[in-house]
Amino acid sequence: MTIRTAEYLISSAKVEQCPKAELPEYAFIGRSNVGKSSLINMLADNNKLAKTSATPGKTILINHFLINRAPEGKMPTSPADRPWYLVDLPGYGYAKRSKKDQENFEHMISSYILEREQMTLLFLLIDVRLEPQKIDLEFIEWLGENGVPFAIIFTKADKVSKGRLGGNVQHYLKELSKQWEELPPHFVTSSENSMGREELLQYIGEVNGMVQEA
Ligand SMILES: Nc1nc2c(ncn2[C@@H]2O[C@H](COP(=O)(O)OP(=O)(O)OP(=O)(O)O)[C@@H](O)[C@H]2O)c(=O)[nH]1
Ligand SMILES: [Mg+2]
Repeated sequence: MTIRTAEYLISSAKVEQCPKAELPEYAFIGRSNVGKSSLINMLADNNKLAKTSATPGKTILINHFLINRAPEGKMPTSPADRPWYLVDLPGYGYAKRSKKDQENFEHMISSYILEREQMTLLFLLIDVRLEPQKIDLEFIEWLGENGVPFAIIFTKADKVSKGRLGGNVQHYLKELSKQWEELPPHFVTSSENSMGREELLQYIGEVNGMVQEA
């Protein structure tokens, strides 16, 4: 999968305001500051596309980005050239938010995930430096209960030594296997040095091919 074009489309406070087009759609979720917006920029190879910040709580709306716009409105015949969406979501679990804000964000995120029929797959981002966090494990359980298709992306791989990287990933997957018979697909990435970019884009390309043929 090659990204030819990537552009910001719209920010929505509610799922009803999201684009109506039925294109394959991939959304990024995870704790505030885990690196969702940075990963979108890394995939698109454009650091100005999604707004990032060292302070958690930056993304506050559902942001749609159109990837591989159809030339002059014509739908390309090859599935690999067809347009699709990337969606940047606000993070969860930012302790400094007021309780009311926290509830509003949780509602925005959960209604997007449960009601957005176009959502093909959710990518759940996990900071590879950290021990498995309760909030993420509970979120994963909630995804399972609701039958939401998801894959895991470990982020910030450049922040740990090569030696620790594999061990941390295996440790996390082992924790998950206590809950799950079959583990979801997983990817190890860094937005700093683009690690995992090709693997992720190839996977999205494969899923796009499957949904477009269906
Ligand atoms: N070293 C390193 N830093 C990263 C990586 N990904 C993100 N960061 C940094 O982590 C911070 C948060 O990144 P964002 O992409 O804004 O995180 P987010 O998940 O979108 O955060 P919210 O929108 O607040 O939920 C920024 O300072 C980024 O530069 C990475 O792969 N490696
Ligand atoms: Mg963000």
